[in-house]
Amino acid sequence: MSPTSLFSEGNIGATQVKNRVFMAPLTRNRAQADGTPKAMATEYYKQRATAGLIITEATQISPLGKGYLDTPGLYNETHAEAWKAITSAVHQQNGKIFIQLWHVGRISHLSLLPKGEQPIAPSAIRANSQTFTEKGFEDTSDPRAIKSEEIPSLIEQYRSATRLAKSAGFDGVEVHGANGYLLNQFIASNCNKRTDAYGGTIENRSRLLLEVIDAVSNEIGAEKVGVRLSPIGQFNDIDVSDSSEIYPYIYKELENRKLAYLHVVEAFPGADVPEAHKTLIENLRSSFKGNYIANGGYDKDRGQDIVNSGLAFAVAYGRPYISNPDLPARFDKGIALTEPDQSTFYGGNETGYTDYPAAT
Ligand code: 8OZ
Repeated sequence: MSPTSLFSEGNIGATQVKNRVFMAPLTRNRAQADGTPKAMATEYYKQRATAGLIITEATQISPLGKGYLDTPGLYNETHAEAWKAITSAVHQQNGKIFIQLWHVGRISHLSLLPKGEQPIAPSAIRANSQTFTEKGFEDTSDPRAIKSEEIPSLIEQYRSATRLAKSAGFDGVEVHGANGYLLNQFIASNCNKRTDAYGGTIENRSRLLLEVIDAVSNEIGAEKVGVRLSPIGQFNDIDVSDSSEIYPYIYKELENRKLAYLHVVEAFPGADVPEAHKTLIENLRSSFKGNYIANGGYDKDRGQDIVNSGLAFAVAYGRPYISNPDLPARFDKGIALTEPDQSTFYGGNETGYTDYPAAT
């Protein structure tokens, strides 16, 4: 048998993919104010349907889950209808698409939330971080601690978004447990000072993530659920000093659940990874027996190596997909990549969004 390459087809949970060059979730801030994706998003995702799997931009599961200007939602029928056009276009091109379910927790601003609402968080501790509002970058607002008795309805929001994801035609859902948002805030000891069953011990701080995954799996099937984590990510004011204690437990619990995949942010654009963090990522990765998607600064050769070695099922590429809609073909044929224009990453119109041509 020939070794698995970036261009091998395969099955990840219930989903058959045509290659291992996955598209990572990319926040682009081009939805309508009410969270409905615009028509140009259909064209954008359709152009990228040669990816083995598209993981959509982070999508809020409720009004309180929003933390940035013009991000999309999936919590009503209008949202689901607009997403349906996107999944249909991708499926017509023989592509596969999961939606990333997102709750920002404390990474939000009063101006983005319904009147009179405050951001929710494990504890009432403001993030030393900024978010993007109508006025540009602003400090995040003071959050309030979510009450124990509110947690079941929060979990229900994830389940309900998953039901809408099914009706919108998605192949699966990815639970966003990374990058300092709500589920990551529960994991992190500097954000979570709770004294109920959701704070304190490793098991307690992992509980919300796992209960969300179980609720979502119940709705759509574990083989259609992925999860994204960032064990060494300090973005959005996250303390990772006890990651080597908590993440082995989380990886094992995820492995037992036989999910479609675990997707890990192993590095962040522009940040050096200290040796101890590299070792932690590698140790966690080699211990994990399920499907693993590696992400963070991979180029074609490093992607080929990790898939070839069997340490990852696939690699999720982010920025390269912004400016190279036909990334798998460019890798395959050795065509030079186009550099993306950073000034059009977040917000705006078709420019820097749907106007990067395919080279093939
Ligand atoms: C960039 C800008 C805003 C949000 C993440 C959802 O880091 C994001 C995000 C990225 O996961």
